[in-house]
Amino acid sequence: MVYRDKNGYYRFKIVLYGPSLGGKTTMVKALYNRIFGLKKGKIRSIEDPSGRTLYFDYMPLGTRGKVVFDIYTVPGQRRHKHQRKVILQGADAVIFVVDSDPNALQENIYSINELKDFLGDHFIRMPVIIALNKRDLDDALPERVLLRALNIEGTFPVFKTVAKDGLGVKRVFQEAARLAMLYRVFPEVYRKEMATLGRKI
Ligand SMILES: Nc1nc2c(ncn2[C@@H]2O[C@H](COP(=O)(O)OP(=O)(O)OP(=O)(O)O)[C@@H](O)[C@H]2O)c(=O)[nH]1
Ligand SMILES: [Mg+2]
Repeated sequence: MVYRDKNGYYRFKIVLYGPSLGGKTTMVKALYNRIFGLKKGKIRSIEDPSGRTLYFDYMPLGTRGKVVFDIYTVPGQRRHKHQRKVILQGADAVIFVVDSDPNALQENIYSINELKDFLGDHFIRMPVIIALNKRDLDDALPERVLLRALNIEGTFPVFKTVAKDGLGVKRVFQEAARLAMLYRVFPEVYRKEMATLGRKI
């Protein structure tokens, strides 16, 4: 179902999911600094003193025409599971932000498994875009190693990002926005595109 608000705007919800310190908040801030010509609202962030998200970040992004993308991040720390579940509700696309730091591998696996659990069948049906972040690290794990460890090889669109420098960030959001609209407005086209990724939906 496509959601229209009381002013007649079509709204699409994009949620950034992933382990704590993976770079979700940094990514939304980088997008905010790099977007021109679109109607962007203020970023609202609720953080703890160490800068980790406590509830969520939120930024609305209005395009030409009556379309608004509502962008949310979840708090990645394990203890905020309930918030993550609530924020994920009604998502039209999910950007899963992977931390490429070798020390974060277990947290990445924990987080993707939790996402699979929350989404159930929707995990392979709805748009899930993978952002391999922190590609600037000298010891960043290779793409293949990460995708294999997370058991998501070949079935999802994958992008590499350096959120702290804003690299690759715009492309990730463009793809999430495009797939969210296809998924909700042109499901047949969406289905065909997913089939090329080997996803039967
Ligand atoms: N080296 C490197 N560091 C990054 C990158 N992106 C983000 N960081 C750093 O990683 C740390 C955590 O980033 P956040 O954006 O706060 O992480 P988060 O995913 O929002 O974390 P939670 O709010 O706890 O879920 C910060 O110190 C960022 O500067 C990157 O691409 N490369
Ligand atoms: Mg955060």
